Amino acid sequence: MIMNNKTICITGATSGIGEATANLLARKGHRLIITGRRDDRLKKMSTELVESYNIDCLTLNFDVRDKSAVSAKLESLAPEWSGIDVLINNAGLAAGLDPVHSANMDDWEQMIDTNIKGLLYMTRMIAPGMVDRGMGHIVNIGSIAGKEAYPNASVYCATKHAVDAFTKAIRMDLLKHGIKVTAINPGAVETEFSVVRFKGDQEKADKVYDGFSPLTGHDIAEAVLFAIDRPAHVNINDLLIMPTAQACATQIHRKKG
Ligand code: NDP
Ligand code: 8X3
Repeated sequence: MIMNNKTICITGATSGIGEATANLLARKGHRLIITGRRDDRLKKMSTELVESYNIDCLTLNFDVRDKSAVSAKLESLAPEWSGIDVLINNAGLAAGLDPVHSANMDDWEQMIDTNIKGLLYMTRMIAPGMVDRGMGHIVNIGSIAGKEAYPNASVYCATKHAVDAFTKAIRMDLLKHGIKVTAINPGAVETEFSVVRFKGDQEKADKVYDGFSPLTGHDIAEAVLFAIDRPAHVNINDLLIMPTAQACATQIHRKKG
C-alpha cells in the first residue's frame, strides 16, 4: 500500500498527453479522477488502470466548455474524492490552421471556450478546496504557442498566451495559501492533436511529424510527474519542453527521404 498517494484530477485524459499522464501517475500509485467527453474511453481506461495498478480511479464524463456540467460534476463528488490535491488542466485543442482573414469563427469559439474558459471553470471549482486545506497543486498544460506566436494559428496562440498569463497571475493569488502553480509548455507532441486540428484528416496530420522525432505524451507525463513530486518547498514555475529537432514554433529540422 502506497501511503503518500495523492488525489489527482486530469482533464482530457482520453488521449495523448492526458492519457499518458494518467498511466504514469497510476503506475506511481496515485488516486485518479480522469475526465473527458468520450465516456467509453474513460471507462475502459479506468478498468485497465485499476486492474494493472490497484489504484482508486473515478471517471467524470463532461465537456469542460459547459460551466453547469463542470460545477455539477465537481459538486457531486463524494467526500473521499472531493479533496483534490493536484489539478492537471490538460484538455484542449487547436482547430484549423488558417490565416485570420479566412479562419472559421466556430473554430475560434471552440478553442477559446475549451482552452481558456474550460481551464478557468475547472480551476475556479477546485481551487477553493485547496485554499481551505492550505495546500494543493495546479498544473496547466500550455504550449510553445503560449510563448511565441506563429502564422495561421492566431487564436490558438492567443488561447495559450492566455493560459500563460492566467498561470502567472493565479500563482500570485494562491501564494499565501501554500498552493503550487506550474505551467508545462510543450513543442510538437505526436498525439491526436493534429488529427483534431485537421478535422480527421490523418494524412495531413501525419505530415506534421514527418522527418523528425516529435515528443510523446509520455515525455510530457514525465515532466508532470517531476513537477508534482518535488518536495513541499520547491515549485516548478514553468517548463518549456521541445523536441531536439524543434528550435522554436516555426523551425523544425526534418531529415529528407
Ligand atoms: P489530444 O487531442 O490527444 O488530447 C486532447 C484531450 O483533450 C482529449 O482527451 C480530449 O478528450 C480533451 N478535450 C478536448 N476538448 C475537450 C472538451 N471540450 N471537454 C473535455 N475534454 C476535452 O491532444 P494532446 O494530448 O496533444 O493535447 C493535450 C493538451 O496539450 C492540449 O491543451 C494541447 O493544446 C496541449 N499541447 C499539445 C501539443 C501537441 O503538439 N500535441 C503541444 C503543446 C501543447 P475528449 O475528446 O474525450 O473530450
Ligand atoms: C501545440 C504545439 O506548435 O502546434 O501547442 O502550436 S504547436
